[in-house]
Amino acid sequence: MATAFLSPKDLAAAIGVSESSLKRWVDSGRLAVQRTAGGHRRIPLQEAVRFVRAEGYRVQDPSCFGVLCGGNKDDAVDLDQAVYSALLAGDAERCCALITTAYLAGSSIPSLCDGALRSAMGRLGDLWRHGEDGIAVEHHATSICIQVVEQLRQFLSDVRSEAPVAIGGGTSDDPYLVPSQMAGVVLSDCGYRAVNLGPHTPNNVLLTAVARYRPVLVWRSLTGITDFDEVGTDLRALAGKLGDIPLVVGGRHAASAALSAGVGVHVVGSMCELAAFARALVLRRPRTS
Ligand code: B12
Repeated sequence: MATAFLSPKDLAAAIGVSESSLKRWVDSGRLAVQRTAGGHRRIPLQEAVRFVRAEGYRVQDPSCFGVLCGGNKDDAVDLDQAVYSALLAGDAERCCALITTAYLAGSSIPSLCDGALRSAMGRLGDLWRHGEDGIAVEHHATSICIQVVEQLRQFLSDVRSEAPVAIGGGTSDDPYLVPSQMAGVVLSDCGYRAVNLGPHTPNNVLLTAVARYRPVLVWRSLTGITDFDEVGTDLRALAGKLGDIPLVVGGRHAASAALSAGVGVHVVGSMCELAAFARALVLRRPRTS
């Protein structure tokens, strides 16, 4: 697990600069710190991550960010291939290290979801045809993917108490865990308080949560559906109940289901598109204070 704070010495070692340079940057305000009771500088993890990404430092040793070594130390590593191999081998630590190192080097959360993680899961998907071994690998890869995406979440700044809320999940017959979880973390990265209800969430349950949390955006994840007309009817009913709250749908079968639903649904094809939609929505909202 990552620590909540880094010492200047650890961060300096991680990015290959001297401790005295790092302390100078702290004192000039380039890097925000908290002080211990004894007056020592302590850098909050999220601030260290912000600094490294904003200033483009190459992380030589990601271990102080809570990531075990074995990550993307070699600039030439093919991230998609490396993540695929790590998932196939069931190597959660390496997968976390690869993705976290890419994030620290400046890749965005939506692009990592749409890129290396989606590509690796897609390639693994062909294995289900190969019998029970393939299915076991898919289940394990799913659980690793969830760990990786959760690891990214801890680098995000704390959500403001007045942050807009977004709620979502999969439809009743959708068992897929990763897409909805990714949507939640991507929306957190966009400054939302995201509530992921997960797979198998029927409309009535979702609407109960809507009444409770008053979201400004609702998402539906549509991967494992078979009856497009039924899901389309459900989506239309949901959009009707949501009124002005936008209903965003994504996933393998989103476009077909939305077509069947008719009006009132925003189809997005990727996590990058979701982030763009969510950011634009916040900008359009009137300020409440
Ligand atoms: C893991 C997996 C499983 C696991 C699921 C475990 C779990 N609890 O999550 C298990 C083993 C249960 C499973 C079962 C089955 N699976 Co399966 N599975 C997969 C696999 C390998 C990965 C799915 C995944 O998590 N992908 C990661 C996500 C992030 O990627 P993505 O879905 O492409 O999503 C991206 C975009 O579409 C978008 N997006 C997706 N959802 C959303 C939602 C929102 C709101 C937004 C904004 C964006 C968005 O952003 C994502 C990132 O870019 C896929 C392969 C694949 N290509 O995805 C097959 C796959 C989906 N499965 C498939 C099949 C056939 C099945 C089974 C029918 C197998 C069987 N014979 O039983 C069953 C059906 C289960 C059901 N009830 O629907 C096929 C579907 C083919 C089709 N025509 O639809 C696939 C494509 C494999 C293949 N190549 O054939 N599966």
